[in-house]
Amino acid sequence: MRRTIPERARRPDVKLVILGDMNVGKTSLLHRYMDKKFNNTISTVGGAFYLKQWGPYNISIWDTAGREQFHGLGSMYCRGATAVILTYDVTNRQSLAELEERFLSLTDTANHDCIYAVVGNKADLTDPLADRENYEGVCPVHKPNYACQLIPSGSPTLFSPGAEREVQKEDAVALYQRILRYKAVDEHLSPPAERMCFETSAKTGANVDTLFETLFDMVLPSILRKRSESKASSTIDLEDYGPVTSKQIKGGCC
Ligand SMILES: Nc1nc2c(ncn2[C@@H]2O[C@H](COP(=O)(O)OP(=O)(O)OP(=O)(O)O)[C@@H](O)[C@H]2O)c(=O)[nH]1
Ligand SMILES: [Mg+2]
Repeated sequence: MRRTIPERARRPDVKLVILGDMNVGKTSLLHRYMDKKFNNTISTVGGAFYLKQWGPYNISIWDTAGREQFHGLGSMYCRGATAVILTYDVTNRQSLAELEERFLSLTDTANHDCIYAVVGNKADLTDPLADRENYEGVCPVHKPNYACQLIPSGSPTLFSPGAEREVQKEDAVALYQRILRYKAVDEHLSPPAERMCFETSAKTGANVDTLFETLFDMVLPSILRKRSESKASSTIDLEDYGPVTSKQIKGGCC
């Protein structure tokens, strides 16, 4: 006799977690991806959960709070995670350091084959061509209303970024390589650092879809493996087990 336990509708197949210091833009990245908007945010309390349908699969995405007072919850959110996005702010060097000092150990509860992405957000602040919304004039070196921030100094061909970049892409790549060492993962068997380090802007949307969708594609093998394992384990052959004895019900050591 075979009994198959029915699957619950919209049950997440895998879990993706976004970690990083407060104010780096974790919630904004998720809003940008899920709602295609850059909304005003308030600092996250605890965590928040989103469900994304990706083809026939359901991916749960957990937004976490970067504030120190919620730090203890981080490893709980990471439990069983298939992908973790470690987020920093490209204009804040300390936010990159915090990933290693404070957040990396929280991922000890993630799956052993968890995928890691290192994401530098707020790239628009360092890119003079990115801040389209804030520029209201006409740039003499570009088309009207092109995204430029001119220095109002009588030098009309100069334009400047909104903030100074404090983290270079190579710093993120170096962190990714240290993460692989911390996880004792063979670098040659892992996705290359160049593929797993992103710079994004939740404000303009730059690279945001690419980030999430690259990860979704990368977790597909885990989903397929998990589905086939759960199919095998949800099919119980009662005849294989025979009648249940009182000893089996009670368990115990003697
Ligand atoms: N310029 C710019 N500002 C951003 C970007 N992403 C987020 N912000 C701003 O940064 C601030 C913090 O954004 P949140 O998304 O709330 O940051 P968080 O990482 O979720 O912060 P916690 O929930 O406290 O951990 C807000 O004022 C956002 O508007 C971005 O890509 N560019
Ligand atoms: Mg938040």
